[in-house]
Amino acid sequence: MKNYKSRIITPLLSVLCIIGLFSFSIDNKIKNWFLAGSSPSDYEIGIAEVQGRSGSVAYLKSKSTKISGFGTIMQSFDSKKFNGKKVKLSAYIKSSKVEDWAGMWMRVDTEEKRAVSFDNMQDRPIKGTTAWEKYEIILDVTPESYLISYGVLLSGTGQVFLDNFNFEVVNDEIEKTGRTILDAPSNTDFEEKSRNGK
Ligand SMILES: [Ca+2]
Repeated sequence: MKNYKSRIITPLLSVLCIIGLFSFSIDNKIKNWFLAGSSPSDYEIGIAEVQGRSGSVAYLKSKSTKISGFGTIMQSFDSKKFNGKKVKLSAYIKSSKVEDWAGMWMRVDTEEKRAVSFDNMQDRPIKGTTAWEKYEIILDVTPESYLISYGVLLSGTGQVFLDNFNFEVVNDEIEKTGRTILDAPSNTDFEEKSRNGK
């Protein structure tokens, strides 16, 4: 158990540092989940029962009236089971008065703390007040992956509710979401076409 924990916690701390300006606070409010971000002290996480979902859901909520950073509810786990596969993460999210933007995110790192895949829905943000909706992220978990981190982030004030995260392996033909983190310079002469022809 001790080894398993140190295998997860040590790289996790490094991952958070790499994300940049990323501090975190571990509390016991939600089993195996914690609050992180650029200004976690401006946010709180908790469990609620709300209309539209049965049972418990989690929330991430601003507790300051003016926030210049973001908070996230997150979790990390050993990627082994998914290494070498394309993975779809889905979850149900509902938002309330999100001033700036919110998004589900997923990040895959190697043991050397190099990010190989990342998407935070910045290109399709959740804003304002929205009903429960299922959101998806599709990323490659490369064979050398070590840790998968994921959660929901909230930039600025507001509240997001989240429930039923699910990971599933999908067909390799399905297009990825988010941006690809290159391991070398690529298409430097602009002669390669992107997959959608643009
Ligand atoms: Ca639930």
